[in-house]
Amino acid sequence: GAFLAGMHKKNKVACADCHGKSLTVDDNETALNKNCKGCHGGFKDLAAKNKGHINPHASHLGDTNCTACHKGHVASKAYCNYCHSFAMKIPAMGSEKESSDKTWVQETAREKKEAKSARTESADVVVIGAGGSGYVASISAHDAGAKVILLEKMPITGGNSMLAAGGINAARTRYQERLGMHDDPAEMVKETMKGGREKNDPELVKVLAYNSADAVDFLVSLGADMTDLVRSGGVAVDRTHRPVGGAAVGPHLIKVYRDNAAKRNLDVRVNSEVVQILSDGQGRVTGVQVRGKHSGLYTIKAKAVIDTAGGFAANNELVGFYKPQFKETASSNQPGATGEGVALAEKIGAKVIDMEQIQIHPTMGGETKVLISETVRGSGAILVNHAGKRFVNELTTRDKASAAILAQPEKSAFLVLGEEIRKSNVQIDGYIVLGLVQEADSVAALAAKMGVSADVLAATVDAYNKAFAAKKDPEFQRQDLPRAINGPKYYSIWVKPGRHHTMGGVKINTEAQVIGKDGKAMTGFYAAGEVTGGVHGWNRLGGNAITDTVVFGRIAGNNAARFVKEA
Ligand code: MEZ
Repeated sequence: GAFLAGMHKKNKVACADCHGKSLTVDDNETALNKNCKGCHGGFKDLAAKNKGHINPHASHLGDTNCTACHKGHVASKAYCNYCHSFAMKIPAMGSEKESSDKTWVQETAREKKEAKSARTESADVVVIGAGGSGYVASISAHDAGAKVILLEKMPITGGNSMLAAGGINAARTRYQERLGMHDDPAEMVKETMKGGREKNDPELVKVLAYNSADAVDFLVSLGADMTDLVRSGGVAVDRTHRPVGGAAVGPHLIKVYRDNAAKRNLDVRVNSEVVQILSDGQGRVTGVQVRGKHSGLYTIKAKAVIDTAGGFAANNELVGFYKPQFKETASSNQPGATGEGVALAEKIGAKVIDMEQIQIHPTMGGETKVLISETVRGSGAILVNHAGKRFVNELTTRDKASAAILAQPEKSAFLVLGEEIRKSNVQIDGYIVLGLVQEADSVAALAAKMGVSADVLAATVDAYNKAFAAKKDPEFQRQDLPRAINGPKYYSIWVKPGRHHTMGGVKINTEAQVIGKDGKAMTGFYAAGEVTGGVHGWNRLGGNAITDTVVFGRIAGNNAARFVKEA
């Protein structure tokens, strides 16, 4: 027939050449992918061969399964286009319309197999969701001696962490000290609480802050680079750690995690959706039921389960249910951020909190789903409105910055920056490649491209540069003034607020144990990351999500492994 299988058949490729002799396909599609790469080359080869404008083989998603995009027996689809809208032609793809209309949920429904297998496996610890928290929890539990299975419903691992642009907040690290910066975890606690409108669980915030420097050391011990520092909104020091040159933190960390998982021979399964957490009905978990894309329904018995399934900012219906005014707004999230991890936990008695607290990030690129990182402002960019004027302290907390943009008649704004700022943050070059940046040789020429008055924009930039020189911003009291806006080139990015993070979720204690509706810790049940509520209160600070994944991922992994040993 049609699709890739038919194309291969036409070229005299036999079924077994792709599938292997047994023709069975495991949920990781291991043999298939090995055979694709054997004939066509790996991602590096393909990226080098096809030097296009946008090359999906060189994307931030890293070395993933070929079958995430290329399908043998249904229409292929570029995974990138769940978030982007590249005019990308891949062999045997569905129509452009079909590609852009379908959500992840609709798409996978076609491929799902119903219950068949009665297989039962066992593990010490099952981890649900292979984003940042899931990887950290799995690596930690494994290193503490547990047999771990890490399950991911999507065809690729990484979760929202994979898309994280900013960095990891950590106080009093060796990198800050090396640069002569003074920071204090007590300040991180204060600012995180203030940013969260004092609605955070203060005990969780203390754990976050006082373990943050250790979290950075842990990442470095795995092979990560966290040497560069930048400031995030609502913070008085440069506390956000990221790779050199200001590269996005997420793809870097997920590569580090994937490499570490492979080195440990960790059992990581993609296309494997947890449909039920099993419990004895008395608050003790006993395992999970999984639906594998190819293997159907099966059971994993486990003494401990860690829920790291992420948030729900990509789930339009759920967002609409909790915050009707945010329905249909763009989301910066990966398509799998649909909230099942919260529902699964709630079903077996977990307490769920703050679900209506949904963060709107101030700067998504125009009409796209591309997040323009807060680090662009942290590097010195200003926000101007359609009249060409600044209207807010650019590094205030996200709730306030978003509200200020939404208060503009156009409900959008522009980031404006100069050459030195662009050079300090390599991510801006990525936005240029994506066509999101306007550039000009003068402020007046940039104003013309933005459709704002040249005189007003020139006065705005001039006043800001004076504030930079004086290290004092009389207009908006911006504390960080890292760089002036200078030529030779000037840049602007049209931005709108969009859904970014769900602060609510499963309630946990400082040991990352899930709390039941009766207020008691459930037995053998842990959670970490965006699936939980309480750490960030009603507004998360930029850079604190990665800290959350590492700090609580480690606690969950270590405690689950210890519980298994003692149980
Ligand atoms: O923590 C975040 O969400 C973050 C720093 C995002 C960003 O703007 O880069």
